[in-house]
Amino acid sequence: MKEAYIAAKERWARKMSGQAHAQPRSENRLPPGQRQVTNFPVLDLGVKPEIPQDRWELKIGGQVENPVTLSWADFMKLPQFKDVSDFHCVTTWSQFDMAWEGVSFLSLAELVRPKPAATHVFFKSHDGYSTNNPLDVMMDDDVLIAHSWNGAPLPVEHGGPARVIVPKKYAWKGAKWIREITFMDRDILGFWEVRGYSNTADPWTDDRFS
Ligand SMILES: Nc1nc2c(c(=O)[nH]1)N[C@H]1C(S)=C(S)[C@@H](COP(=O)(O)O)O[C@H]1N2
Ligand SMILES: [Mo]
Repeated sequence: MKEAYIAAKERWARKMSGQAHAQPRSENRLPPGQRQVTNFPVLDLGVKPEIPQDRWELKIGGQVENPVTLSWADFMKLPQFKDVSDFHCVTTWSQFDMAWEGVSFLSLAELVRPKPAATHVFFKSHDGYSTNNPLDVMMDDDVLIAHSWNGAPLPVEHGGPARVIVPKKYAWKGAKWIREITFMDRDILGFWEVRGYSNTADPWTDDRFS
């Protein structure tokens, strides 16, 4: 975990400084069982909560030294991060080259300082959704809380004001309409994970269901 974290942080620092060169994209970008789409389908639980920015808050706590509750202004004052990544939905569509802007998970972790006991992260959303990831999955250079997509504020149906993006996992591991992030000393399962979806959710091994 330590070496992987340092390597991720180095890649992230190059992106932050604008020195990262566009990644040469492999020809094999489509994970097994996926098809490429150019639209952006919407998947939700039948609710699209509308959270005005002046009432938006992001609570970050649990196994951390410095728990915080961020207002929208606090969130936007954090270092802003832009990245391009591919998006894989378990319902078999993938969209390439999604341009995200927001705050890196690495920056949030630096702010709250996870305790050594923290091994997992649990996410809660305004629509009752939840999901979970190991901390080392979150501490990667392409993981962020996004407020913009393709140069414009994230539309409500895609999770605006802000959603989590974890590009190397199926998209259900990224909570839309995020409201709370809890660092945990154990794993607890989120909404789809308790309903038969894989807890590891790796698109490259077709790891869809548990
Ligand atoms: N809060 C919340 N986040 C969510 C979901 C949801 O229903 N509610 N659906 C998940 C699923 S299953 C997928 S595939 C992606 C879809 O994101 P999109 O609607 O922007 O395509 O969001 C994920 N995050
Ligand atoms: Mo999904």
